[in-house]
This record gives sequence, structure tokens and C-alpha cells, in this order.
Amino acid sequence: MVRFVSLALASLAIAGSNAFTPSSLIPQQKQQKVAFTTRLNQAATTSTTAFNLDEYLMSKKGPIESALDASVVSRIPQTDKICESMSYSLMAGGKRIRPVLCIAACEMFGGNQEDAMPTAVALEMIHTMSLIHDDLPAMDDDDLRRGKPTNHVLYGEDVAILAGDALLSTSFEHVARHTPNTIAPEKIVDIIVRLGKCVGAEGLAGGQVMDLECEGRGVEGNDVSLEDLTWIHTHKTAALLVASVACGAILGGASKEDVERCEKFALNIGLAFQVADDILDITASSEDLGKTAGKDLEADKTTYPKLMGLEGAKDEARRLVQEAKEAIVGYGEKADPLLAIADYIIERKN
Ligand code: GRG
Repeated sequence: MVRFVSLALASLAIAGSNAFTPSSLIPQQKQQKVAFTTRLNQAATTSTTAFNLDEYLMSKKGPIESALDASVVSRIPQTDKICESMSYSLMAGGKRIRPVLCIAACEMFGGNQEDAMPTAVALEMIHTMSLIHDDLPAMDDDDLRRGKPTNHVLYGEDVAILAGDALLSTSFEHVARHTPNTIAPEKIVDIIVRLGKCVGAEGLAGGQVMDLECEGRGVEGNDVSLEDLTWIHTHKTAALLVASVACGAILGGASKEDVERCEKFALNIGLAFQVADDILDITASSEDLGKTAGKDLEADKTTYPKLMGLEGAKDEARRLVQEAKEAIVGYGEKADPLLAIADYIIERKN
């Protein structure tokens, strides 16, 4: 229901300005926009399929888990320990949202799962690295992740840091080595650039540093603003989701404009994801989350609920998802998986 309301709203918002202009009078770039708007309106009025997200996620789970499992293998006894530590966190469960987003975006543009899988694996390696490092005593100092003891609890801080480093470097190697040779080398380079960028100063690492700098702020006159919070989460959380969708789209054959629409979609779901995470930290149990609940409150962190109130944060999450969907609804039924994932991101329980 929410879906159809949002489709109608998107249709109303974007319909209009070029409705009766002959296409020969419209410049080419604008023509593409008109064509997209027309598709958007058609999708908004004709899409009635009830997409089954559970079935879709189940169909992706097996291939993703197998590819992840095969991606870290110790070939000599000297690497047994580091590989065990890498595999432990990589195979410890998790929703696999980033690989699914990558594959779904690739398929939306007519690409296939096999083309996207090495990048999907790389994204989950990067995500897992960030979780291992985030849980370290020098960062969030947590001993529970994905319902299991954190990496450093089992392997020690030294090995956990190195396992994270190894997952990060292996992610780039994996894309370069395993992406099928039917994909143009320029695309593979573009993907590696995007993966590198979303981890660096303008990605996870930069977002995390700004987050650490903001911790403990909140003294009158020096409060963390909504703008600060949005910057942190655009980089710390959304950047990897943007890379997931954009890389999938590129592998599927998307044009520059298509990739930009995908980036807009992913930035908004990325922020919504974090708003939902902040809400769950207050409302869910550690058992449901698979990690320690209530940590934000305990550390007096600035979060969306703290700045907007719980109901305000829920409204903000819904607004962001709505905006995300408007960016890609014009792709019609092919966008169903991504649209359903957008809803799931704020409805999830962990
Ligand atoms: C070492 C270069 C380098 C970077 C790491 C620690 C760090 C810098 C960044 C922190 C990134 C981080 C942990 C962001 C939070 C993102 C988030 C909401 C994670 C939870 O993701 P889910 O819910 O987890 O997808 P599962 O377990 O389902 O995979």
C-alpha cells in the first residue's frame, strides 16, 4: 500500500512540464529525461505486481553465501590463522544487504548475477572489515556482533586489526581477479576506484573520524548539528551503499544518467538505514540486534532520535525512503527488488 501511495506521489511530482512538447524540439539529454519521466508515470499507474522480497532474498542468499565462503581460503599452513579470523567474521551471518543491492542493481539494467558476484563479495568484505574495526577497543569496544563474539574477543586485537586489513586488500584483488572478462576493463577500474573512495577519507574512514570527533560534544553552543550528523552518515554508512548500487548498475550496463539516479536512490536509503539503526538501538533488544543495544544512549551519542525525537526520526526515515524510491521508480517492474529493499531497510528488526 505504502508503495503505491509513493508511486502516485512520485508521478504527481515529476509529471508535467514537458507533457505536450514534440520530442524533436527537446535537446537529447532532455529527451532522455522526458523518456524516463514517461516510464516513471507508466510505472506509477500500471505497476500492480506484488513483489515477494522474502522469496527474492532467499534466492540470492545461497549463491552469495557460497561465493563468500569460497573467497577466503588458506593455501599454506602459515596463513591458516589470518584466514580463519577473516572467514570467522565474513561467515558470521549478517543480512548481506550490500551484495544483494549490487546484484539487484546489475539485474535492473539487464546484467546477470555472475557478473556482479565478485563485486558483491568485495562489498561484503569491506563491510565486514569495517565491523571488525568498529568493534575494537579503540573504537566502539564491543564484544558482540552478528550474535557472536567479536573478532578481537576470539583472535586478539592484533589479529583482528590484521584480518580487517586483509579483507580490505583482498576485496580489491577479488574484483580485479574474478570479474568475468566479458566486462570491459574500464568498468572494472571504475569499480575499484569507487570501492577505494568509499572506504577512504571521503568514505567510511572519514565518516568514522568525524563521528569520533563529535563524540562527547553536546556542550551548549558546540552541539552536533543535523548537518554534522548527515555528513557523518553520508560517509560512514551511505557511501558503501552508494558504491553497492552504483557498481551493480555499471556492471549491468547502466548509462551515466542511470548511475546518477542509482546514486541518489542509494544515498537516501543509506541515510534511512542509519536513522533506522539509531531507532533500533533504542527500541530493540541485544538479542534481536545481535549486537549490544542501547550503546548510543550509554555513550550519549548524537543520533537522529536525539535530535528529532523518536517519532520525528521515524518520519525522517520514511521521507528518505520515499525520496529514494522516486529516483528509480521510472524503471518499472525491474526496479521492484530495489524498491522493496528500500521499504525493508526501515521496517527491519535488526
Ligand atoms: C579501517 C579504512 C578503515 C575503515 C573503517 C570503523 C570504520 C572505519 C568505520 C565504521 C563503519 C561502520 C561500522 C558503520 C556502521 C554501518 C552500519 C549501520 C552497519 C550495520 O550494517 P548491517 O545492519 O549489518 O547491514 P549486518 O550484520 O547485517 O551485515
